[in-house]
Order: sequence, then structure tokens, then C-alpha cells
Amino acid sequence: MREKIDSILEEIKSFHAESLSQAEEFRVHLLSKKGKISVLFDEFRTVPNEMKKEMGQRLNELKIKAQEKLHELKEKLEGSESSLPTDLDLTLPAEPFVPGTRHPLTIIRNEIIDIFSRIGFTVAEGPEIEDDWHNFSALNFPPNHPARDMQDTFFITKEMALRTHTSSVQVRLMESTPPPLRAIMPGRVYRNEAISARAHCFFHQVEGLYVDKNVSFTDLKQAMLYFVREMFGEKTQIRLRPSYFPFTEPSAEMDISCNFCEGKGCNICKYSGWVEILGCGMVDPNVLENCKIDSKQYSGFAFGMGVERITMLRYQVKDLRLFSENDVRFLAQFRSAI
Ligand code: 2NL
Repeated sequence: MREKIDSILEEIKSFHAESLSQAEEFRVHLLSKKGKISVLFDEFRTVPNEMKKEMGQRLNELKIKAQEKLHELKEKLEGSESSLPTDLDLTLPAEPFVPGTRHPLTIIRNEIIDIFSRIGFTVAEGPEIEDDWHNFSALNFPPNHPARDMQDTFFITKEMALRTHTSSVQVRLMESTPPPLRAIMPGRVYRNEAISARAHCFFHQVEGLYVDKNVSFTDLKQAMLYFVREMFGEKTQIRLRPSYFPFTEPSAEMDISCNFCEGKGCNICKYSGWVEILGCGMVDPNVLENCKIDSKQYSGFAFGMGVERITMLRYQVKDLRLFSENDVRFLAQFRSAI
């Protein structure tokens, strides 16, 4: 009996299983009703009385060892093998990866860049902190113009301020590059205003500039008509109203026909059938001269628009503050190809 127990102990120690079915064979071989250990328990009845205590203990220990080994084998094999679902299909396409979306202002800015690039405009960028010359003086702002007031502009020092328009980039371009020039300037600009549904202390602009020989107001009108028809649809009409900017002469504000009510009148166009979208004009000869361009030889047109305004019209966004609050419920609604 003692030898049989020792040989089974040896067997348990050296047993290895590669799969759960081998572990099951181990259980049947030793622990089932007809298994080796059960058979030994049957034989136990024939053990002489004086040895019953010792053999009983050994037999119990043997059974516990076998059960522990079985438990160990199962744990190891279940972890690696059976936790893999049997219906796993590795040929199926992967779960789609959902990337973030572009900000609506980025989508519209990219569209504006795309539209103007098709008629030969390149993109220029410049600093957001500007000196007095590039933001005001070169652009023909008189010394006491209200925009130079602390109330309208964020000054950093007496000379430096956060740019109030991207015209400052156009000044830099004209100073550094001889005509012909044809570029647009997208970027963030700052104004010292109280935040509301219609105004913010920063917004985004795209300004454009075209300087060459014989550039006329007709060129400006046609370029603007092309732009709005690409942006708002081919039925869009334009209307120019005389206006004033220090850096253009003549100057105009441009409206487009309301594409929500098609001229019938709605609260977007305030029942007028027209909505204002940009300002434009012929570059003032003083500005050309300030930038060392001969105003007798060259003329140019310029325009500026708020990206927020265009975006609000395109997507019917009613409150400017939504653009800077980073609420994903708002942002996730916009998809774009560019
Ligand atoms: C608006 C109007 C405008 C310009 C910007 C410009 C720049 C230079 C010379 C002449 Cl360097 N003009 N820019 C011209 C007319 C209008 O912006 O309402 N922007 C949001």
C-alpha cells in the first residue's frame, strides 16, 4: 500500500498537461470512481488495524495533492485557452476608429482659403502682437482715431497691441514683396469688447489683398461675387453700399441675398432680404505709399470678413459664444472633407 501511494505521488508530481482535455484525463485516471486513488480507498478496508491510522493519513494527503494539482492545471489552462471565444472571427473588419471633428470655424476658414486659392490667392500669416505702425499708422489711421483708444484695443505697451485686424499682415507683405500681390490673411484678432451673443473679445478674420497694374473696382466686385457664389450657392446676389474705412477709398459694405427666405423676409435678414457679410474697397493710395509701392503705377483692392459671421450664416448658429465654449455636443455636429 505504501509503495502504491508513493508511486502515485510521483506520478502527480511529474504530470504535465497541454490542454484541458489532458487535465480531464488526469482527473479520470486518479480521482474518478474507478480511478487509482478511489481504488486505493477501497483497498484501505483490508489494511491491518495497527496500520490504519498511518495509511489513512497518507491516503487523505494523496487525494488532497491530486485535487490541488488538478485545480492548478485547470487554472493555468483556462486562462490561456478557454477564455478565447470560440466564435471569434478574425477575418471581420476592425471596429471603426472615430476621430475628432474639426472646429466649425476651421472648416469655414479652410473653405474660404480653398475658394480663393482657385483664383490665384496665396495665404500669408503674421504675428498677433503688433506694433503701432503695422496695425494703425501704415493703414492711414489718423492719430486720434477711436480704434487707437484703450477702450477699443488691448494695448500691451504704448507701442504694442494685440492686432485688431489682419490688415497688419498685408502691410508686412506689401513692405517685403513687390507687386503683383494676391494673398489672403486668415487669423485671430482682438477687440476690447464685452462678451455677448453677437460680440467677443477675439474673433477670426480673413482679409484679402490684390495689388497690380490696372486693378479696378470691377475686379473687386467680380472676385466678391465669385466668392459668395462658391460659399453660399450659385443663385446668391450681392449688393454694395458705400461705407468708410481709413485704409480704403472708395469703401463699401457688401450684402448677400438672404438664402434662408430667398428675399421674402425672415428674422435672419431682419425682413430686408439682405445680410451683410464683408467690407471692402480700393486700397487707399496713402497705404500703398506707406508700404513703398508707387500709387501712380499700381492700384489694388482689399476686403475683410469675419469667419464667425460666415460660419453663423452657413450653419445657422445663433450665439457667438458657442464657438469658444468647447462643448462637444455643439462641436460634434460639424463634419468636413477639408
Ligand atoms: C471688415 C472690413 C476690411 C480691408 C479690410 C485692407 C487692408 C489693407 C489695405 C486696405 Cl493692407 N484694406 N483691408 C479693407 C476693407 C475692409 O475689413 O468688416 N472686416 C471684418
